[in-house]
Amino acid sequence: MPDALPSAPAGLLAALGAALGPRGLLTEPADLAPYLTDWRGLYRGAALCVLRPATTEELAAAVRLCAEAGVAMVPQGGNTSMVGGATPDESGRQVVISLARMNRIRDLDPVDMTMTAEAGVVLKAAQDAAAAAGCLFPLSLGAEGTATIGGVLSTNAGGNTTVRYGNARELMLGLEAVLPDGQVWNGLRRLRKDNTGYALRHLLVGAEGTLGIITAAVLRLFPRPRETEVAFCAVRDEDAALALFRRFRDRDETALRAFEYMSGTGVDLAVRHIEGVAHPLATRADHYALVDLASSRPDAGLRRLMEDVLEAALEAGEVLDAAIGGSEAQRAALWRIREEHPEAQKREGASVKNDVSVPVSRVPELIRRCSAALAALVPGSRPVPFGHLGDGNIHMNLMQPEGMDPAAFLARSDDIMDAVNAVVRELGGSFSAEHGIGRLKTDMMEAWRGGAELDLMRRIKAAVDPRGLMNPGKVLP
Ligand code: FAD
Ligand code: 2HG
Ligand code: ZN
Repeated sequence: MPDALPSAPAGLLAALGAALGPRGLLTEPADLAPYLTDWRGLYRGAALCVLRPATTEELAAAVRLCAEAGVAMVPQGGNTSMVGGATPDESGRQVVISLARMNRIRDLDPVDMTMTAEAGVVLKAAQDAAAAAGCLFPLSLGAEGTATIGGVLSTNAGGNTTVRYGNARELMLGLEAVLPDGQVWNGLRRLRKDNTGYALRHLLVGAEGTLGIITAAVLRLFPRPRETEVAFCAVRDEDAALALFRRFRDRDETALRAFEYMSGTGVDLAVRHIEGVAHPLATRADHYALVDLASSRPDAGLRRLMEDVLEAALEAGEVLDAAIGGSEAQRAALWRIREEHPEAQKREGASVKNDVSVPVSRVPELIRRCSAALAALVPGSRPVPFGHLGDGNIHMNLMQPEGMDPAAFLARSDDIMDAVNAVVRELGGSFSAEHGIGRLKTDMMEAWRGGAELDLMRRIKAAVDPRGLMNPGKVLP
């Protein structure tokens, strides 16, 4: 943080304090600190203050005051962004707006199968509220104990269940938001069909806080699963992982809730670094798949389905060994091996993350080609590909060589990301699958989305936020 922060425009802090009350305005450096760094530790910003409104009206008043003073605003939910999206810049002239206190579930309707949740509701709390009403809110990701509804919508988060339920966008029917000038837009409709002009709600989803601040959303609920099965499988290679996915999809697409890929290196790191994570198979392998089946039918016969498909894959030599969770606790333990991948890699040292997607059919080639290119680029480095094979999104991460200075390794980040992106481009993929652009990937936008696409994005930004006060420096180069 700079030693001397610029002072706030005259009267702004007093006006914000009057609008939000003492719990809604933080100005002490120690109180600000947690809001100024990101989960990965890539960025360290500064801020005039942190605002913590409790209601949409309070937030709208605060945004109006900031807009009048020409002060830029950085919306923040759970601050789990992987791309520095929620971190203010180093100028000390921006204001962080945390949605954490706007955490009420306003409504849950088991007939309409909808939940209206405020932006600061933690994803896990939304899942729990749905479950308490006998329903399912299916979005699921490793950060679900911290990430918020506003955050997952603003990044259009994917996670583990995209293969079955889609991304956050597909789970949202309506939105309420505060626009950059402080106007409140109430679009909290709970309709499956609503063709009334431009779909403004979809403009805000995935905008990463650059077009306004989401304050609440109508979310779709689903019938709760009555049967679930989870298997952790050692597979022969990347092709075998894809073949196994196809076997399950072909047998009963409606039963497949998640299909995840892990490398031997990734599983080794989870077992080494995370207390309570144990390898469930007798021997180590270089490639693994995690299969999750779920059905709301009480008599779905998922165990039989799981065993039949695994048996056929074992006979074909695709699966080498498998463990099926026999209880809720065992299923959770198998999932934990996968969910702890980000934390385990963080504990191992520096890693460069590549959140990329390709058509599902190209996943084996993506993993093979990128792993070879990265190992050659940084001798001794360790490729750790893992992720959501079922939807084509692989986290093509690279761990630093053991014993190397982390800073020296991170200095190679651009080369590493370029090497992965070159393969991704050839395979018809995307350089940003589910984490978004944030601050990390803005300089890739020109090369990937330049021309008419980026031009249109800039015109939309200029129309909605003409003074560029909403999360500047994020998404658009
Ligand atoms: P933040 O990090 O606070 O913000 C993210 C972005 O949204 C920022 O640009 C911010 O300005 C903006 N924003 C936040 N709230 C609002 C709002 N109310 N209105 C407007 N803009 C807002 N992501 C996945 O997609 N899939 C995964 O599987 C996944 N797993 C993860 C596992 C771990 C361990 C971690 C640390 C992260 C993971 N992520 C994953 C990334 C991250 O959790 C998601 O991007 C998540 O959606 C961010 O939610 P958040 O509330 O923490 O948002
Ligand atoms: C996951 O799928 C997250 O676990 C994080 O998207 C990925 O750590 C990563 O690279
Ligand atoms: Zn992921």
